Amino acid sequence: MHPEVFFIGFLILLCAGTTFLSFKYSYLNIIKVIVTKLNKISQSAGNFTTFFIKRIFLLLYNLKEKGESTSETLRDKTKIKKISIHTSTHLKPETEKNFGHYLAGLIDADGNFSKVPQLVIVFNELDASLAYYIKSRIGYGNVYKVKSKKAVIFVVGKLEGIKKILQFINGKIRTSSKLDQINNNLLINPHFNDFINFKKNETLDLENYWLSGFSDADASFQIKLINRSDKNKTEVRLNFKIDQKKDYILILIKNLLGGNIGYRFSQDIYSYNSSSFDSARKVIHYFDTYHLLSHKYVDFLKWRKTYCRIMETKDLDSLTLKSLNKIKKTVNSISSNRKYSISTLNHSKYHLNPFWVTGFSDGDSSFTVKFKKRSNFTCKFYLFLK
Ligand SMILES: [Ca+2]
Repeated sequence: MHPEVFFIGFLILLCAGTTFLSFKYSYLNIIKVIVTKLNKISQSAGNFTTFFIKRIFLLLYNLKEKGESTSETLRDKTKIKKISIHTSTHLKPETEKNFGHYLAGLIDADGNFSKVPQLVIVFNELDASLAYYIKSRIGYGNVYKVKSKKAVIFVVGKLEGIKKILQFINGKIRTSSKLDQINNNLLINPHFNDFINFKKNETLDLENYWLSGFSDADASFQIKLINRSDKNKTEVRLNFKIDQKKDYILILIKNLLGGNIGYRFSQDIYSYNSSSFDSARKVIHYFDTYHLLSHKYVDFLKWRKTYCRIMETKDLDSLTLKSLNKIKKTVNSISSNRKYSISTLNHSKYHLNPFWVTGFSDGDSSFTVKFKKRSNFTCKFYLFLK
């Protein structure tokens, strides 16, 4: 079917659904069906119309997700459950199994196996000591500085070293892309015959170091202070964030920590956000158990401290806000995500490229859908500039 025809069909379907069926069920079910169809369509076609349809789908999907999460403020203190203000001594994963899960998470996020054969893991330049730690645990490889990228890379080229890594991560990696690299670039080589049964971890169990390794590479901790002039108050939000090209890992993480998954059309990226204080508490519980090993551990401690401050503060006075603002500025100021940031899209000054408009809108605009009655709703697009 031609995408445009499908798109019109989709709108009719949506309107029909809200008119004839009970709103509660039709809305959610339609989104569910649409999101499933969307994935199939976007796999078989790749043009702009398909992307546009995908955008509409995900907008509705995100809307549903956002409806489920709540934005909390200090006045909702009953929602902020108590955690211990004390943190345990920082520990590294001792056993081979624990280290294997950590390494698998790190490789899933920022590692690459090539045909040479070679493994390269990229680190933020601030995490050179982590790169050397990985080298010492594996017993092979070298660490190099990449000046132009503010990064260091850990490179293993020796067969014995790669085999040692495969031993560590067998049954522990989770992304299909890394499994494909291992199958296509390594296991076709007779040197790796011992690993012919190499598997990825298909379980839903995240109670191990995997997410800690994955987060050291791809996650960030954010503290947001939002001034709500309409309500004359400041909201504090704690957000644990991971961006990925595919959403299946994020769904797994969401199942463990709560939160929501959004989609950034401009970059074709899925974004996990912990969003609520309840999720933040789960994030804290996870990283209290499975310690981060990169510079993000310090970010986490400040983020955690902010949670405790909010938990203990009776009212958000100017002094507390001032100090929260101070912490906020130092958290995630050196996010490793930025080392991959691509410069803004190249476009003509006078002819607006639709992709640019979408990207711009992602930053500064919002879509709203207001439901008045079961079958009556209005859609609005807002854009604010200073
Ligand atoms: Ca990555």
